[in-house]
Amino acid sequence: MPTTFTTSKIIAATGISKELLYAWEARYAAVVSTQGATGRRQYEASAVRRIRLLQKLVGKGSKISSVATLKDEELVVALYHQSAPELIELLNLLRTRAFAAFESQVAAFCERLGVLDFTTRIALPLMAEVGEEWEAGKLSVAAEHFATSTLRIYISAELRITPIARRAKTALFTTLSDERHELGILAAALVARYSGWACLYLGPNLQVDEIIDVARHSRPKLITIGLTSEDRGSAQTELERIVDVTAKDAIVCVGGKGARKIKGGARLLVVKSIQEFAALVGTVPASAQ
Ligand code: B12
Repeated sequence: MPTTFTTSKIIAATGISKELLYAWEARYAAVVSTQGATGRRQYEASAVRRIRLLQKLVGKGSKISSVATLKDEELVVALYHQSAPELIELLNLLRTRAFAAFESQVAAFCERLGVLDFTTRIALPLMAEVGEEWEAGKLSVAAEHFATSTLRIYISAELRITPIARRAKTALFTTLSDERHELGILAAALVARYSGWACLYLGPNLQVDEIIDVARHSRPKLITIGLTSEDRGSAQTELERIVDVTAKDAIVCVGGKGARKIKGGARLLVVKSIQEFAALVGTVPASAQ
């Protein structure tokens, strides 16, 4: 039997209010529900992805009346075709399992746009869409793995070859233990490197004690932690421990979906997006002089 979602599950997964959900449904037929055995509304699992796409479009200024009846694929095109036509092209190559062509196009886009622009404007939103389609069962696990590993290779290579000034300050990048989602910190490291920071990229999944140990030895001015998981109850305490035991002039910065639940402090900064992170590393002088 296919999985169905109740109204409260839809609200929990998308953050939409009940009133808006019902209005989008009744007035614009943007989403469809059926009546379950108990008389309650039941939505197909794919409604979550559809609502998220509609939310993004409305957030960018589209009127719900003009996008409500578009198919999911058309919503993706409406969302990205002006700002990043390359994203649609790469997504289509993954959908059709044209893996070799995907990789050559990534190489071509990196060459044409530069890896930083490609990463922030195309690769990150692409992976967010890949994640959504994978979750909705529209994209294979292999396609998701291939996309992740290809982008990791291109971003890491650029991270290694971008020159650093002699007296650059150090920024450290990692995630807490068991947090294996890595693309956010990888992209953040690239952004910092372009702003002149020496990046110590430790990769994901590190125990707090290990992070503290590295921080004591390398004395980074910025410790960047990626947090994707939204139900890690211990994250606040773990991050505060890092703040407490590291040098008083070091800032701990946390970004990613899970970071929304973190309460920031004087030396614990919650960053909402890569763009906000870029502004942060651009403002804090990267040179030690
Ligand atoms: C790829 C992926 C993986 C890969 C990660 C590979 C890698 N090397 O990174 C692998 C296969 C390892 C994986 C494993 C798991 N995953 Co996973 N994964 C995904 C997937 C498909 C895409 C995530 C991704 O990379 N997105 C691309 C990034 C660029 O987008 P983003 O995460 O939205 O981040 C944006 C911002 O938040 C920001 N950002 C992110 N990090 C940072 C960091 C900083 C410093 C800054 C400034 C900004 C920033 O930048 C991005 C662009 O705007 C998502 C599905 C989805 N819809 O997101 C699930 C998802 C994140 N995974 C999930 C889960 C549960 C898991 C697993 C526990 C089991 C499972 N169900 O698969 C395991 C184990 C994870 C673990 N122990 O850490 C859940 C998380 C649920 C939750 N809300 O907590 C998701 C949402 C899927 C789901 N609904 O089940 N996963």
